[in-house]
Amino acid sequence: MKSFITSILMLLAITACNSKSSLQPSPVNPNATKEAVDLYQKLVTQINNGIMFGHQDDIVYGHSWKTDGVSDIKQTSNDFPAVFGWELGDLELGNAYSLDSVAFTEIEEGMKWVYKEGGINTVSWHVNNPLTGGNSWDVSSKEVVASILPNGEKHENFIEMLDKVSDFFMTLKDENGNLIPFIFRPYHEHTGSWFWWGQDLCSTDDYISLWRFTVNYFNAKGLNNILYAYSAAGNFSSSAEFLERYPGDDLIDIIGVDIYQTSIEGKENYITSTQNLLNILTPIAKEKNKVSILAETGFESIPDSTWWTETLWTAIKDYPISYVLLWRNAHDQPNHYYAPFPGQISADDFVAFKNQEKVLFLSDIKRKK
Ligand code: BMA
Repeated sequence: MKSFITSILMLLAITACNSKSSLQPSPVNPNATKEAVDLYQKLVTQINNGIMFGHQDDIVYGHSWKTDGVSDIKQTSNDFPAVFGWELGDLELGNAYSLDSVAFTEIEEGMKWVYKEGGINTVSWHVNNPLTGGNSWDVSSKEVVASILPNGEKHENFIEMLDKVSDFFMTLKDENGNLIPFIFRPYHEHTGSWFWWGQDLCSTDDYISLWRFTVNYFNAKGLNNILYAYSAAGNFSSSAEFLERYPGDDLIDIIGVDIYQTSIEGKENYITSTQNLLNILTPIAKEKNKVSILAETGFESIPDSTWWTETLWTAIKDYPISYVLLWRNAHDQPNHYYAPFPGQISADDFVAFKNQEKVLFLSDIKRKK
């Protein structure tokens, strides 16, 4: 009898351990909408099928073109990405066009289309500098974050910026009038010092307060359709460094990192650095019950014909990340692109990469639920 009870207790203990280590499919916001819960669940369940492929601004412009609905990825591989990145910079100024010349009405329509098609939307925000009036790369002052927090001299201006963003978020509704769920990834690459919210530009407490103020503000507006992603630049070398400015388990649903390859000779370094970073992220995600992602990556101009199968895939294939997002193909800068287009030297290899069982495009995530 005693051994029977012991066996039962051991079984219970094993079950408890297993369930603790497997991801719980729910966002941290207790008021998350059903649609947000479903999005989170999709991010979690697709990890079992492979890694979803994403591309920034995929359907609003591409290498040397700017027409709604065209896609360099679709033209090259006959499928759309599973994840679509969007950029809000300049929305907070009340402008009609983003800093990358995309009308916010196009972004609204694009995000609605993606959601209807079963894809995933993620939004970045290169927010202008509220203190100096410069852009997000204006690092001339270390007072910016402090100035926009409550009691700061620019707090009211910052509230106006947040209101413009939340007004836009409120337009993102599906055919039934429900808010479309999406991933919001503000204040990114903060472990670097090239944005006004970066490491050397504000204190740890102020960076965390900025995050907490922003999320609480949107929550109070009833924007319970948002999942929040915290993504560092790829310059950290320990979990302590990655978590130094982590805003809190009660705010963050997704953790990620941004890393780029910058030269042909940098191939091995990119592979090992990406693996080292994902080796840090993976246990954190497991312990905290979060989804992990490669939030931004790429090799500008892709001057390597086998980059997709031999570099990117080698770097990420063994990690339980939900998606990898490639940065944008600019329409007005001939060398500023990170995904192929027909005729680009890595286009065939991209198709080979796409055809792998574990690489998931839009049609794959519709098929594999
Ligand atoms: C950067 C570059 C810029 C762009 C910005 C926001 O990485 O691509 O050209 O304006 O992202 O999308």
